[in-house]
Amino acid sequence: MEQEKLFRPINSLFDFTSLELNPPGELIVRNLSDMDFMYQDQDKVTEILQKNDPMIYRFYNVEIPETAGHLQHCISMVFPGKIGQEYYMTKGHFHEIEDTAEAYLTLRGQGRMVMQSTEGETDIKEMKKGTITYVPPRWAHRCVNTGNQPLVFFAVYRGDAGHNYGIIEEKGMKKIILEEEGKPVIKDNPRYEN
Ligand code: M6P
Ligand code: ZN
Repeated sequence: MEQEKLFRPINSLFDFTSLELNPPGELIVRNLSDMDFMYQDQDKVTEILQKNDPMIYRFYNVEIPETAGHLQHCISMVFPGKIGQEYYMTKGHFHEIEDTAEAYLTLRGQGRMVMQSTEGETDIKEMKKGTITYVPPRWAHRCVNTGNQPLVFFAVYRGDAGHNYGIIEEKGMKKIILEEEGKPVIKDNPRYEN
């Protein structure tokens, strides 16, 4: 069998001051308009979007072949802020290949990883500098910034895992994280339909 062309090692450097990765790889930015339907307070979304379109998060994907033997990895940051009472967060996704996991090392900031299994169970873990969060196969995952500085984390997953947003774009996740009296609280998503 013909051998795949040898892939050369890569070093990337994250700058904790500028919050940039060098080389940047593929930079993906998500503004509120990319995920407006995911927040609960649709009136608030409309009000904000009439004035501007805030950046909610961005991530730097190191460019790696999307094949099983490789490990995709990226640096992501969710900016601080809220839409009404709901904290800024990532869209969240299952993996296209459901049986693939992901590990997250938080580098900076405060947050929660909201996970939901294909069977509908929820698990929520704290994210803060130094936490290593393991997302097992068949758990959707979303990161929520509950602090007042960027939530920055490194994530690594199987090269061909892929992203499946479909179910979350249609239904959202069962649990949402809101701010009440200055603190994050877990609530049932009123818009989630079984
Ligand atoms: C993490 C990883 C990426 C993911 C990114 C943004 O860095 O899990 O694979 O793309 O967060 O999250 P989402 O794709 O849900 O918008
Ligand atoms: Zn993932």
